[in-house]
Amino acid sequence: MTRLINNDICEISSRLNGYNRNLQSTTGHSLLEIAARAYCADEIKLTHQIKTFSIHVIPVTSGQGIIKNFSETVCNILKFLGFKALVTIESDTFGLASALEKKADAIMMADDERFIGVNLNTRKVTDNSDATGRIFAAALSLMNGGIRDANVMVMGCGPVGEGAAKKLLGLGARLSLYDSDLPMAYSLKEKLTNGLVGQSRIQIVDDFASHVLKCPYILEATPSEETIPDELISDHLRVSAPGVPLGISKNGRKILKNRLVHDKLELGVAAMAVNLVLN
Ligand code: 2YC
Repeated sequence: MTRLINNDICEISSRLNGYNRNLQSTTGHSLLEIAARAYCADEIKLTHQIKTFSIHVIPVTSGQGIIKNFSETVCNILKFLGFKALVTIESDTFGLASALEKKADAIMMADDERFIGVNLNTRKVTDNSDATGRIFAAALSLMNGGIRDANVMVMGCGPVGEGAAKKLLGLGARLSLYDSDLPMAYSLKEKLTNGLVGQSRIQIVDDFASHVLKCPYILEATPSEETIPDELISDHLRVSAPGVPLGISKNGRKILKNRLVHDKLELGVAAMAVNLVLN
């Protein structure tokens, strides 16, 4: 899991309106609408539930410690979506105690290993990796009005790729799983087809370059830069990239234009928050 730095997130809060407009033009839907689609939720009902749902974001000092602006940025994304959100004054245990004492509906907190949300009423836990994979898969589908029977390459078969793959299968896509560590791809296929019909809908790809030209969609969930070389970016390729850093060069982004969805925190936080509200 890539640990964000302040430079990755310091401008998010001030740019949320512009970001949302850009998302609307790329996918045809807003941040909240995409999050609702990620969890098959009714957006109108969700909007009402969100208004009275309080989420306390707790800074965590363990490990490498606080990331400047991290909790504040998470909180601002939640407020942008309409939640009652705040960052606890105290960090760690004090912060958790205050959220419980003030009867928050949910908390969000992240150490170096995991970023979770917990609904304090239902005890539901939402994990950033799974939620991020899921919502970026929903965004990829919305970019093209659905991906039933389309061939999608999932690059990176870790927790984010797994969350995306599950959602993509649920949307009817055919998956080509790729990971630079090939056993990871086989392990993910095993998980996805364990008891699930769908063996025929999932293949393993070991030669990315020769296969990408047959895939009109890529879900890029690796922590590496330039995983998709410019020369492999065709006119019809669409990419949804939860991977941090972005695996596409500056020139590659110019070629893709609005056929690319990528951010470092917004979509994942929106997915976590919507998942917490739902029963
Ligand atoms: O400021 C704080 O409370 C820090 N303990 C936060 C550490 C977050 C570490 N994780 C990341 O930087 C990201 C997550 C947002 C998702 C994957 N990596």
